[in-house]
Amino acid sequence: MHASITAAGQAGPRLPPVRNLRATTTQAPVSQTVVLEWEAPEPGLAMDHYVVYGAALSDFSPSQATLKVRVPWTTHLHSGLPADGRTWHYRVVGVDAAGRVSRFRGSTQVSVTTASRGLPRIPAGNLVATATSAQQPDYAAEFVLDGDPATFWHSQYDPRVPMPHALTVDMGEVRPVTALTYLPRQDGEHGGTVTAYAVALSTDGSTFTPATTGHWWALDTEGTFATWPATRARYVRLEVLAGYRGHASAAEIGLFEPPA
Ligand SMILES: [Ca+2]
Repeated sequence: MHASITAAGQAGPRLPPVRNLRATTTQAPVSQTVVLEWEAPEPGLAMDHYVVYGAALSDFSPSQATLKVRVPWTTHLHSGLPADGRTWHYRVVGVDAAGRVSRFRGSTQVSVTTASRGLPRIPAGNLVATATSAQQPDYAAEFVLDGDPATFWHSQYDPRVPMPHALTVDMGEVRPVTALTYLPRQDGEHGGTVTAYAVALSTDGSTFTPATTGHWWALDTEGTFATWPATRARYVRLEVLAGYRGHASAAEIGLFEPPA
């Protein structure tokens, strides 16, 4: 049954929306968990499972990109979210034993903002981003700092510029920096989502010292992060060693200081 239900948009009989959807967060210095709870569309109605949808954009639709999980119970812990002060939006639909799906439209949408407690965020207003390659003008580097998850930087694809690519953020002054958050593009596509990266730091913009390396998931839409021992620097360079379909992209980049 599960395989036949790919999204809540399928035709067929409809149940009323799930009831009393609510969201809370648990807080940790780097990673946070959103706790979602809800109730069946009708008291006592036997349900087969629920489908949890979530997005960084408030105006979102049920799709594979926004589908977070299918669960047979009425709670979900959405864990591993970066503690970057971002607001997440959720809806839940239910599917009963007969395959009837509860309505998405008209259902309650809850929003919850993660805290950035423990790691002070460096104000984006002080930051300037440049990239070794950008598809101008729609996907310029500056879009990683505009606070809008709907806009993003994308390496030049017309004509295509081959990997590797790098995005450098100038903080305007030498200061301690210890973490970076990365929000992938939020338009349902994954081209350029970073899968292998290195972070390098510099005080002068010419000599860079490696800080950390790692891997992220190609189909991630939730955002992730990288941390390293606190270091004084002015320039933080995200080196994209591999990206989905051989491109590089990012919707938002955040930088964080060590705790005071
Ligand atoms: Ca953006």
